Amino acid sequence: MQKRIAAIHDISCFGKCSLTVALPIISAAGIETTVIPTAILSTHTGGFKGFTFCDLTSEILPVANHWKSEGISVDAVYTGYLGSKEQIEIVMKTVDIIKEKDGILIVDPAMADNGKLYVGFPEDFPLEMLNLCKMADIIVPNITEAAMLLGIPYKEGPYDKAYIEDILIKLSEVTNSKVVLTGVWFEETKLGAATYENGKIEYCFSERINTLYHGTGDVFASALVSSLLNGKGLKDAAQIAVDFTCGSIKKTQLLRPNDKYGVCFEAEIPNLIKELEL
Ligand code: PXL
Repeated sequence: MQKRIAAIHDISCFGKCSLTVALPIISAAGIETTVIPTAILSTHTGGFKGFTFCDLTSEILPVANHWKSEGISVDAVYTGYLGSKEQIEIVMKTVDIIKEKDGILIVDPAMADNGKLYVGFPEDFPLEMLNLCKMADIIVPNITEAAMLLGIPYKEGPYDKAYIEDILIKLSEVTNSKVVLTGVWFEETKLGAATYENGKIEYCFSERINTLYHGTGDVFASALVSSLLNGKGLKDAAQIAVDFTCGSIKKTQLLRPNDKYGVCFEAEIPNLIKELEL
């Protein structure tokens, strides 16, 4: 049976991230990808001025309830950028309506990066996001988001193992979920993710490219979800996602030095398919 997922994110019409990244990547990995758009923006909020924002909060539960009335349910739910605290609460209800009993919830608490909340979020936004993380089977924060969820100071890399491992253990205790922490690096040349499940910490690295590209968190989480739903274990899925993200950044570097336009993940999709043995 083909697996079916619901991706619940915004549509940023320009600047590859959220649904314009999740939909192509997860579909290419052979998973039926249904969507619940949470908002439509002209661009993402990271560096563009004057973007439009059409809130779709009032559509979310009606979509879920219609699916229910049609007997439609999903094997997994993958949430990302959510536009308001109210929307998080509604998404929690939505998960209960559409997800199969033994389905999984993967939450990317997409709300912050480089020590700062994204434009427009109130300071207490992480507290509400923590409630959604508590429902999740797997959470996929970057280090800024992890620090905010825990209410501990954000540090810049290179990191020491004690800081990373403390975050993993505390987050898993607080949320009772498995953790994939992104943006981990201990030395100049390597960057990747750390995973934590059943009391075990593992690391997955690739080359560290010291420039900022927007949307890499969504590219990573979408590849992770694709790998998990194709039967990979957490560590293998994280390694595949690290390699896919790094490969996408390298392809982008050939075209653009660094920017807010997102990464060229499209050209890297054949490598993802190969890794997934599809
Ligand atoms: O990539 C995360 C993201 C998703 N959606 C919107 C964003 C961002 C990050 O800034 O602004 C609208």
